[in-house]
Amino acid sequence: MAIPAQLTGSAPGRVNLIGEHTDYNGGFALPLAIPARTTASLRVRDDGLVVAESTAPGTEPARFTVDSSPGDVTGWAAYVAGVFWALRDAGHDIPGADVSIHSTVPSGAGLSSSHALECAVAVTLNELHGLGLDRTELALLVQRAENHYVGAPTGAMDQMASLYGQDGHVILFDARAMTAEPVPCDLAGAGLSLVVVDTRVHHEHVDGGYGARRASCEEAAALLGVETLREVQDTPLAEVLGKLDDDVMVRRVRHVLTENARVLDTVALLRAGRAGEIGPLLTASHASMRDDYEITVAEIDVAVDAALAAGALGARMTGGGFGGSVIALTATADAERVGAAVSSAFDQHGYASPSVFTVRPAAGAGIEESQ
Ligand code: GAF
Repeated sequence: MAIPAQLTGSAPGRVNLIGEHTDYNGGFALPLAIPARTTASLRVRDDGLVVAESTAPGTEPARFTVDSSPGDVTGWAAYVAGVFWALRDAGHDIPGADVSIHSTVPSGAGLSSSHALECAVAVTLNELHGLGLDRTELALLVQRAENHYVGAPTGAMDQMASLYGQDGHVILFDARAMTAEPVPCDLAGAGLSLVVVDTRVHHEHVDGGYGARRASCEEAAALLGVETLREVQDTPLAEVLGKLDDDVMVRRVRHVLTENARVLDTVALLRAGRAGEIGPLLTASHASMRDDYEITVAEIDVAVDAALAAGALGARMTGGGFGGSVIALTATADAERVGAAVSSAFDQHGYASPSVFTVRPAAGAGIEESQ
């Protein structure tokens, strides 16, 4: 079969239902792909250049050589350059391309717009050049682009969600095994809605807070004599924490280990058809992020409290933290009221109006049909 010279692919953003800052600790997370997507249209060039443009406001077109190195391209186009770099660094001698990006994933909202862009480019290059990489290989390449080209020390959860997402399912990501298992999650059928509140407090994981949390976990694992905190998941929590002296480290580790357990408890409830009962686990996850992992900010906590006060079944920050979005699980009949209550609380606090919308589990990355 002839390989086409141009192709369009797309990849979704994600919401993480539960399981935060567990991925780089070899743990569990339970994200879902959301309907908002990023589309990448690629046309092969034969002059060794990548010429990239985006319809996102404030982005300038970028032009760089296909063999650029980390640091050469910055800003939004680093996400494109990083994927070319990671593929070529892995030995795939791909040529340059014209790259056009269009996205409906809000940027800086903690919904993984950067990974949606990277996954859209990666999945399209994979198909365009017949590279034959599977989705896990693509996720790891995108993670390398993010870690080494963009400079954000993130795990692989967002890429796995974007690449393995499935309509009507959340994805149980086991970061140690690098597996992604779809778990049925028919929220609408259960009379439930998942409300997203983008607080508009923007965050970047190249900033220090994310890396500091990761470093603290890695130091704890080293002190415990294990490769990742996952290795002590089945040891009684008090025993693990008793081996650590530093109070901050104790709280960081407690978050990670209790969060892994909450993910598995959530999966058990979903599999038992009891989605309406996962709310308290979501809310407990938030308390753990706020008090033990210390990655929430005032606007995020106000959104969670207002959602719960208005009758949400559970609410938590989603994503890496220090801003971004909150999710609230509600009875469908209550979704609008909960969203309005959060907006009104923001108004009372003098915060900028949040963006409120609902999401459902949607399809993962793919090549656009009719090409
Ligand atoms: C960000 C990262 F990209 C993920 O890898 C993950 O660590 C998440 O923060 C926190 O759960 O989205």
